[in-house]
Amino acid sequence: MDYKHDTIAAIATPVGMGGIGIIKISGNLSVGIAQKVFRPKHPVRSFENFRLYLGHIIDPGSGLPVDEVLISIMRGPLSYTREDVLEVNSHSGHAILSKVLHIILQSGARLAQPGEFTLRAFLNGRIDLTQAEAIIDLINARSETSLHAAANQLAGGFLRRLEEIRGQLIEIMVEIEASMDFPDEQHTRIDRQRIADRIRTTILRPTRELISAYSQRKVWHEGIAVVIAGRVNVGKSSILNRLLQKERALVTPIPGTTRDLLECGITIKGIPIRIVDTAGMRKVRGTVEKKGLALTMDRVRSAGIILVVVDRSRPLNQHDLNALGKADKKDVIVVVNKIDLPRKASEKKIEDAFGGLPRVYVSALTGEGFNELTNAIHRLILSRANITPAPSIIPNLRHTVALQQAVDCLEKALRNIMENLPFEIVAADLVWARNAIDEITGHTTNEEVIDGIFNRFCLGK
Ligand SMILES: Nc1nc2c(ncn2[C@@H]2O[C@H](COP(=O)(O)OP(=O)(O)OP(=O)(O)O)[C@@H](O)[C@H]2O)c(=O)[nH]1
Ligand SMILES: [Mg+2]
Repeated sequence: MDYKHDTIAAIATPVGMGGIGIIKISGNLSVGIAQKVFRPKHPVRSFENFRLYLGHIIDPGSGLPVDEVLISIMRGPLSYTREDVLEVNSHSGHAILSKVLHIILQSGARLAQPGEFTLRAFLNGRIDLTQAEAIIDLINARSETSLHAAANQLAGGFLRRLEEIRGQLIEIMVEIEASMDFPDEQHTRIDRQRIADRIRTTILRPTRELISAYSQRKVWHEGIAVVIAGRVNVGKSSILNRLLQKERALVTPIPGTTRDLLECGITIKGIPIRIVDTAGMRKVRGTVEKKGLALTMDRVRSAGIILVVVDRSRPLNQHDLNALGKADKKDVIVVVNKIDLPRKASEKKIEDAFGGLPRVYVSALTGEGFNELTNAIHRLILSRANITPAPSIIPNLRHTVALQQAVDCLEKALRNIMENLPFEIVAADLVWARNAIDEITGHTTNEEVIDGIFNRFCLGK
């Protein structure tokens, strides 16, 4: 994407039936376009910044009003892009928004590419790359926590952390440079051990901390799949409904009711979860059921967490054990269901079959035990991925690759320092480390990477 000084326009809201739709225009022509296509209800001599004006968009061809709208002008640099921005709030709906956009395009703007408004904000220095990426995260956030982390990143939280690390790096680089320039002077002679310690504590350690937060990204941004598996009729679909707090899956007393996978989203203590109901295990009858079972087994294999459900009101059998299948034991919670009914499976039998696995007792009918169940799911997720309850910075893959590059360069610098190599070599290592960090913020990022980031935006952002 080349930055051009032309004026761009796009529909900024999802097109469809809705209350209002917003068209955004950015560039030198914005104010002129407003004067051309907008007829205010009350005469306006010149548009003030950040004020809403009521009036009509006029079709220049026919001179007829197209829609009653509210417009606002935000002159650069006090705008999203730092350019002059015009926003038109029209009624929503595909036809009306397209018509208004068409009129604006005829008046000198061109259609914006996806992400181009934000690209301009970046190129005009209003935000750095981490903030631009935060906008994508913000739009896609699926949990309170990922929203919080994205908002913090947008507010510059990640940028500031990187600048702290970079500042420390620059200080050390300056010190090393000074000793290279005046190698004979007593006061610039460098204590190698001290420099190495400083690199370790003020640069390496915080960089590694950022890298380790990446492992949490998948959890907070994409969520975890929790698959409910077990023999037929044990109450899997009832448990799904309870967790969702609505009747989503079909429940009947007939064994083999669920034949297909059913996937629904909830959050447990801020963590986005995809709960998957599956077909029950039994001696397979017919091809439909065979397929259902094959899907179940696939899903169990790829699950994050598996709830193996057993029905305590009936004796256990081989199919209860089959539900465990090839699941990794550390991903399993055993859910003993129907505790409201008289027991037919003894505690000893259950212990023999599932001993050593976390176990929760519930009744999907009465709701008993479901607090314990969600707690157990939460605990298992936290323990598995070293998840901290509410991380404020969650780097993405691109950041993590660059941070790892910085770590590699820093480790090399440390080795070279301790092996008494000339400081010219150490200085070069540190320059590479700095470049890696600068790639994250966009100081030195190459164009392809930048295009890759902005291509992920939606139109009008
Ligand atoms: N008393 C009692 N009945 C339950 C409980 N949970 C489920 N049931 C009943 O058990 C029967 C089977 O429940 P489902 O939720 O359809 O069981 P499922 O495991 O999804 O069954 P399939 O899809 O056939 O494998 C239904 O009649 C439910 O009402 C419970 O905790 N207590
Ligand atoms: Mg079912």
